[in-house]
Amino acid sequence: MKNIGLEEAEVELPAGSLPLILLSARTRLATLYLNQSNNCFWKMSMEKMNIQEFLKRHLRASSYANERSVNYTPEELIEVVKRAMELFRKEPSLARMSPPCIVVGDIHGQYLDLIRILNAKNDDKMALSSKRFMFLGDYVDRGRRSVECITLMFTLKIMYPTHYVLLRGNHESKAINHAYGFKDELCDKFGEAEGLKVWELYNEAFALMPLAGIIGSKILCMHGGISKHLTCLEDIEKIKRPIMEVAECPLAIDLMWADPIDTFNGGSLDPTPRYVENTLRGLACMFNEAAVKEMCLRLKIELIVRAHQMMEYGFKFYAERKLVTIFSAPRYLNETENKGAILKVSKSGSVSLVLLKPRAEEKATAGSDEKTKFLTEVPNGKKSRKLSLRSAPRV
Ligand SMILES: [Mn+2]
Repeated sequence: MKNIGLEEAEVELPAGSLPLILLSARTRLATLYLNQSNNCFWKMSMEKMNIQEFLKRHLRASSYANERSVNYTPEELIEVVKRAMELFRKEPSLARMSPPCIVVGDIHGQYLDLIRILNAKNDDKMALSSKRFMFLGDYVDRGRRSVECITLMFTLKIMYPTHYVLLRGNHESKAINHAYGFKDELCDKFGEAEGLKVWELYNEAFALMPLAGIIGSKILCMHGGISKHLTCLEDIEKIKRPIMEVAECPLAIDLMWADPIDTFNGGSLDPTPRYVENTLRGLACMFNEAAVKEMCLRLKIELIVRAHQMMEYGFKFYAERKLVTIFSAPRYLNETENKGAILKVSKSGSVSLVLLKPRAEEKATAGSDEKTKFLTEVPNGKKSRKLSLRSAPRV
């Protein structure tokens, strides 16, 4: 990675037709894949359910309003989760991916924004099925469609196991997602008894998800941040899963929960690497800029990419661009006008950021005032422009 260029593109959701075009490309590729390998993982699952048809249902939903959900039976969700679990078991705790690929931050149940991200099309020639994505976790909770988001991700994992790395975020824990929406969504869909059963199974899958990822040996990715328990990359590889109780693994806690110390509190002036108590979260650590720089040198990496904190512009650099936070849920909670951001890593390892504006067609679910506000926003269509680092928004 020579230098970190900053490219900003604002991607709008195409009006309904694109997901179907992508679907036909994907179907063709999937057929090819099936012919090439008799042991293709999802062929086995096809015997029980039609995974392609299942995926198609998810993409059709993108032409509806955000309120529209995908209809599921508990049995098909159980099938999908079990298939995903078999794949997570085979993956190391430190997942590996080669560039080019796209890194995605928090989704938080914003299903149509997830569809936009999967269609992010600066590199349109590549079919969706041949792109590689590394997701940094927090698929569930907060937004209205946690079940659709995590189920679509698991489905893509099953169909294209090496092309979708799904890291674990702090919301992929029972202790959190019983209280912030995911459990309630499942109980609303299936009733209390069945809903809880499915919820338990999803959490068994979460306990198996990898905790960090490395792209081309130079970019380290995780949901939360770095840790004083991280002395070398093997420390992550050695983490045993499943981890049902995150509290039992100090390194996993920091990878899933840690935050950088706010630079405005003198963090950038302090030359000594520090890991202090995380007063924002009540668990895990906060680390300073010197800790990030020291970590990059020690692990021989050039960039740390993490998520976990909402950013007004979708991203924020830290420690002289040795760390970047990306947050991929625009208009988070329908409360703020934040942009979303995803990070593209080119084949040569250079990185660029793609920003997502809040969707204009978003329907407010509360109060008519909010509704008026959203309806007055009209996007000026697709546009793409390059910015120098000097003119990047100061965040
Ligand atoms: Mn988080």
